Amino acid sequence: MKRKIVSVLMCATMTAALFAGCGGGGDTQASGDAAKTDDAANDAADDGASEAAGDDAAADDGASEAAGDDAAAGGSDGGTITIGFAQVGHESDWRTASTKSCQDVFSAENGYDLQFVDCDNDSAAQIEAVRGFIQQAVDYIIIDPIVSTGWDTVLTECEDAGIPVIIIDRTIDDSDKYVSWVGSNFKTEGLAAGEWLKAYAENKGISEINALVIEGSTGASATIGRTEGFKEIADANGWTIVDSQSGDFTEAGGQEVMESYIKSYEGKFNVVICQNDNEAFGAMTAMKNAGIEYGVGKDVILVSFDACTAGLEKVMSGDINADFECNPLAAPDVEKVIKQLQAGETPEKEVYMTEHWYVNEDVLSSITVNGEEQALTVVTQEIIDAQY
Ligand code: GZL
Repeated sequence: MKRKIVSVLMCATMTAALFAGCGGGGDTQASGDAAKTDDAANDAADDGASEAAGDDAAADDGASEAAGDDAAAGGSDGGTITIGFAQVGHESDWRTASTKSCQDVFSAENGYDLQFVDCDNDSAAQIEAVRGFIQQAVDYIIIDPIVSTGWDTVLTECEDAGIPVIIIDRTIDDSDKYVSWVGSNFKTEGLAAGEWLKAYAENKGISEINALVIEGSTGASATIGRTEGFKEIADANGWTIVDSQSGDFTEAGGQEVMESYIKSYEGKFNVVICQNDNEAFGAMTAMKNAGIEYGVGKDVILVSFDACTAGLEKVMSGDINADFECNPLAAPDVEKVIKQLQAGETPEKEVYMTEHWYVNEDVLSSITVNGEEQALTVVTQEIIDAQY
């Protein structure tokens, strides 16, 4: 645990007040309020306070020294590296895989103490969870930002505390006060879905596209990018986007939005774009209940994103025509960033994940996205067995 020099007793008082609503201390799920803390975390604050009272004079030097030694701090003596991880929530199969990836890599056996907070899709709780990590004086903070704005203040607090921040998956648009971001290009995913649909429609002799979009969580960069990318191709080809509403990346949300769409637009759409697999599962239930046929060779083309195992099973069965992968397994790349920092090296600011575009039929071998040819992969059982 990084030894932190806090400057005045007053800070200790603030720390105690903050602890009333900050995250930290093992696995925690944030409620509507900020995540609850445990005694261990409060003890750490008390230790910090008593040390601060004793070391006031050295505080400024100590703080600058701690900041200057950032690269060597945390586990430099071969000890445990403490990581605070503020995760979006638990809304989808993708999220489950993302959480497991971090818990598998940042395990006690591998020399880490992972303080995990499930922020339950609550942006305010996520900010408080990060503040809780600062109070705990963790060595590193990992954030998967629920939304892409509202981050600069708390990232400045992390910077002032000398704690390096690594962003995974979704992006932050209003601050660059983090060491690295590890994730996917969401606009490229949206463009790929559009380019595939264009080539597929041409191959199948479908001249008119009337698409319904079930968006992900409002304000999430994954939603913004996928929506933007697909719309760019739709506009370029004169397609109609009949409606576009958020299903919040959940199965229940996908079903609810699709049921509403069927009431309003039955018979007026031939494509449904779901911005993750769980929404697609919900949309399938709604269409099945309404007697609407979807998938390969059916009335409605169904497109999804994420390509989780269950999603790929639906691609292989023909229920989903195409599934654009978003790789959740960022933790190994995050660990590389941490190891570079431990060694005093400078990591890349952006690290992109490897992804595939999965389809049911082999009628197309590739598509061209942003001028670059990209292969299409027909789903097999072997691929499913190896998926996250
Ligand atoms: C995308 C990720 C999204 C997934 C959803 O990188 O943030 O959030 O597409 C998840 O499944 O809920």
